[in-house]
Amino acid sequence: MSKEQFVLELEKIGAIKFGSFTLKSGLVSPFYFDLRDMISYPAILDGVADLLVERIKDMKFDVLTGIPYTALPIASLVAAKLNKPLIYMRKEEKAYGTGNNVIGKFEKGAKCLVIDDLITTGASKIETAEGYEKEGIVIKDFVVVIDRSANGTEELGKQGYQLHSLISLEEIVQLLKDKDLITAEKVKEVEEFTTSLTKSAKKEKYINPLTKKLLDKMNEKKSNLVLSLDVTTQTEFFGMLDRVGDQIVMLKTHVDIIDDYDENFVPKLQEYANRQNFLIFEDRKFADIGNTVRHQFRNGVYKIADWAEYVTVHMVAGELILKGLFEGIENRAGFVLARMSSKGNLLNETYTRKCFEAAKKNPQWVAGFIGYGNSVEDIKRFKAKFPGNELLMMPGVKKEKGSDSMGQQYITIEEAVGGGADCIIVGRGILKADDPGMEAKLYSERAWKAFQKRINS
Ligand code: 5BU
Repeated sequence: MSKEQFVLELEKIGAIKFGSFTLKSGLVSPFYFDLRDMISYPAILDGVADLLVERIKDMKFDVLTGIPYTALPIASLVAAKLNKPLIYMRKEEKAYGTGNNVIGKFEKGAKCLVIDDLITTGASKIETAEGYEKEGIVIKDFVVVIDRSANGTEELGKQGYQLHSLISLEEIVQLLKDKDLITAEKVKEVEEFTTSLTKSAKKEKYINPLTKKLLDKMNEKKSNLVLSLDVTTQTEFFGMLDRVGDQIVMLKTHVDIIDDYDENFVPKLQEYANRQNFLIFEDRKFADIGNTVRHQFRNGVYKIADWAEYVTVHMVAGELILKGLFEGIENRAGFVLARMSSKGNLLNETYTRKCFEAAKKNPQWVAGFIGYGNSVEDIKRFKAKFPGNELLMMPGVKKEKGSDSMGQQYITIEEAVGGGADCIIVGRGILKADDPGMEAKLYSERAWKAFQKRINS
């Protein structure tokens, strides 16, 4: 089957449609592609498998996969025709046992070629690659049947992947126009739609005022060190600030761990913040329904909203938590917990993606994300998916890699910042040092140097 015949067959079975379709994102698209039903037409399935074989037969790979569900049967047929082993990833992560998220036989380090039916933004491809990479499989290339994206090649390219496609949207439009299967007017609509997508992909991104405030303070103080001041008395708290306050851009508190908290604590903290020139961030990790977090933030003993400009927010209750927290108050924003540093935490990739989606919809309330990665590469990939100009705040940082006995994991200052952390959040690395003042200076200088190096490269 030729490419042209294949496109005409798809049109006949309704897999390619032109009209007016509302997408998940709310956008109205003049075309709609859905290749799911193709498996019920053996001649078409066989035809596309042959076309894919032709496209990939000279590429170097050890195993082949298809992204479930649509592309998996296609990849099976291609693998059989090429006499290559097939593997695939469970759609749901296994919640127990020793992993085994990949089905099929493969060697660690095997190079895997990924087949998919369509590409729109590239986000799900990147997620797939990360899943495989975690299992020791190397991904470099993706092959899609139809490229309908505005900038998929660039998005995958940024992450070091190469996109190959059988047919582009433009080719389909051209062919159907030549065969008088769509009107010139429709062709124009498609062109306008794709141009507007490309433009919006490149549009200048909004900067949250509290993101900017932190960036300005970092540049003013030449520090991207956030101190996590996890001590339990006011004497220790302010005693430590006397020694380290000048080195930090921001202080992270857990106000509820101060045994002798009283009404003097906040005014004193504010006096230090003014004098030592740092911002205040309460790591409260709000996680309840909007109405409850609104009270937890604004009322009670601590009245956090009165003094903490930044707070941490879990997304487990849904994105309206942001409205509950920040609606109607000025100069406050959240750091959304997109990934955690503790071993065995339950924030998986889908959850992380949902955090990004929530931030994208509510940029006025999100200054950044809390995130962790176990290598420079891992952090880079994570950061590349941020929807806008949010900052990456990273806990789990020490001078040396390691862990504690209660699940905390650490990477080094240079790995964290080199990968993409904008600020490092450090507690015990400084608090437990013989000379916390000197140690804070050292962390601050190393993190700032790594930050300058990354920005300038
Ligand atoms: P440490 O002493 O540097 O391990 O302290 C790290 C701090 O960051 C501590 O206050 C934690 O509550 C906080 N933290 C974290 O370690 N990991 C996370 O994923 C998040 C917060 Br979210």
